[in-house]
Amino acid sequence: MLTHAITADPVYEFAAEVRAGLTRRGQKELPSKYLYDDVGSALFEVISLLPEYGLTRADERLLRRHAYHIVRELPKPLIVAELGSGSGKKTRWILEALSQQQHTASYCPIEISPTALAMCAKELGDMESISIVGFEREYLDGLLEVAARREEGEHILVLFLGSTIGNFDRPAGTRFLREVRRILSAGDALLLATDLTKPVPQLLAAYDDSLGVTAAFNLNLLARINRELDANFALDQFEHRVRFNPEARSVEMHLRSMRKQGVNIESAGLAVSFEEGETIWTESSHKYSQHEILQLAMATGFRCQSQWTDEEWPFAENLLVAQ
Ligand code: AVI
Repeated sequence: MLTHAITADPVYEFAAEVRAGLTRRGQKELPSKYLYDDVGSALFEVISLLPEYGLTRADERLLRRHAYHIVRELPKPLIVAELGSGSGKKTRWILEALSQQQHTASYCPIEISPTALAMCAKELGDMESISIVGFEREYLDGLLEVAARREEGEHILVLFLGSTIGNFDRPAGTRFLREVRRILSAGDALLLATDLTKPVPQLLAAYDDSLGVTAAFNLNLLARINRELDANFALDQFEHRVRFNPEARSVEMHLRSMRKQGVNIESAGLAVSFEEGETIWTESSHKYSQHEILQLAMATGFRCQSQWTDEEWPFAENLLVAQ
């Protein structure tokens, strides 16, 4: 399995983004991508098993049921590239369906975490007809490499599963899909998984579960800053909060300071103060309507060819074909 290392210094970048987010005027923010160190990724795996959080199970059900039909709709030979390697479990359905319809195929997971890439290779390494070529890269850089290495006549299917698109705000999501489209050729495809709108109490419970796993996932971001940037956040003085934003149609996660306090972040050269009740906004999860996906596809150079939806937990797999 080939991998390509990232050249930028990740600690320096983390410190710079923490500094920028916590010195912003008005609402303090931290980028949600930093929720996923090894501890955060393990906590997210647990979240996906919680009864309140039906999203991952809906994604899995749809792929298990419809993988064959999804792959059948696409021209062959096909290379599969995945943005984020995930646990490998959902991807297996697609790769198994592909190996029934094509002798051999390449699967290219694109992921900045080497640990996640290694787990994915271990999980899917037993599939004899699939060769795994991992890219330790940001999504778009990795996809550019996959596209550059394709051979004459090969088509690409990009997987963007788990409703990760929901963690982009809507304009950023549109820009991102346009970039994906720019890298692809006409006839290539994107399987985009999206969590659909549902009643607000159900959404709030999904992001504020009764066991407190999502709270731990959120607070781990401060613990990570303590570990990696030599900071002194008092974890028992911040609490997990969620709210539904009706204009953005998103669930927001915040960390609320329980008292007036100061925090030093040595490696970012920063001293930050918090008022009692002040929050740090750590993540937004946008929810979509099926119709909105059709419009999003058109606005980004794709056509939504098919949609499969889950009845138990409103969720959609959308097959977008590059025009
Ligand atoms: C990865 N992402 C789609 C999850 C979501 O639902 O936005 C992350 C998550 N945050 C809290 N719970 C799960």
